[in-house]
Amino acid sequence: MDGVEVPVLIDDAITTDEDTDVTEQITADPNEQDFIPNAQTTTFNTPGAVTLTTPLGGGTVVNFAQGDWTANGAGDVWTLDLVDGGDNYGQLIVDASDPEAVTATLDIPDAADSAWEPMDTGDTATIVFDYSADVEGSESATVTINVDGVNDAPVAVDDIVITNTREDIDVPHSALMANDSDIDEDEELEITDVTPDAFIDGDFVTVPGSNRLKTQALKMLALM
Ligand SMILES: [Ca+2]
Ligand SMILES: [Ca+2]
Ligand SMILES: [Ca+2]
Ligand SMILES: [Ca+2]
Repeated sequence: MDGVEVPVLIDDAITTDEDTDVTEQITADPNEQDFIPNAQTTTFNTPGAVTLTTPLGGGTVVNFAQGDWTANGAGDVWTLDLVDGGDNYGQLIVDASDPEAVTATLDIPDAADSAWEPMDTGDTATIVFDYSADVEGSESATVTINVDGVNDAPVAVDDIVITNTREDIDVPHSALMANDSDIDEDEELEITDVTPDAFIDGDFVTVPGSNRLKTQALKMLALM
C-alpha cells in the first residue's frame, strides 16, 4: 500500500413491514463496519438503480434507473418515488450529508394509497440498491430493505335479507359475503360466528322462523 486510504463499505440489511416507515444508518456507527477515510471530504455518488421485488400477483419486479433519483441542491441527499403506474410503494431517501452517518429511509404511503397492503403475513418484498463513495478509490455496497407483509382485517358490510315466510330461512354464506372484502391477496373470507339465534349450518346461515314476523339483526364475524 502507498498509504492511500480507500473507503470500505459493507452491505446493509434493513427490515420493516408494510405499514412502518424505516430509517437506518448505513455507514459507520452503529454498524462500526464501514471505513470512511477523511470523512468530512468524502463524497457519495448518486445511489444506483433500484430493484423492487414483491410476491404479489405471482411475483412482481419493478426496476428504477439510477437516473430516477432526484438530488437536493447540495448533491448529498437523494430521493426516489417508488411509483409504478398506479402502484405507489412510497419514497426512498438516501441522506449522505454526514458521510459518517449516511442513512437510508423508506417512507411507506398511507394505507389507502399503498401498493404494499395486499401483502399478507409470511410475504416479504425486497428493495435493493447500491451506494458508493468516491475518494482516492471507489467502493460500493448494497442496501437490502426487506418489507414484511401484515395481515389486514376483513371488512364486513351489512346485509339485508327480505323474506315473506315465517319458516326458518337459510342464507348462503356466499350471499352474505358478496359485499365483504379483505385487502390481502388470495385471502378467502369465511364466516366464523353469527349472533344467536341464528346459527351456521354448513354453507348456510340459518335464521330461525317465529310465530310472528320480526326483524332480526344478524351479525357476522369474518376472520382471516
Ligand atoms: Ca454499510
Ligand atoms: Ca396486508
Ligand atoms: Ca386479511
Ligand atoms: Ca356482508
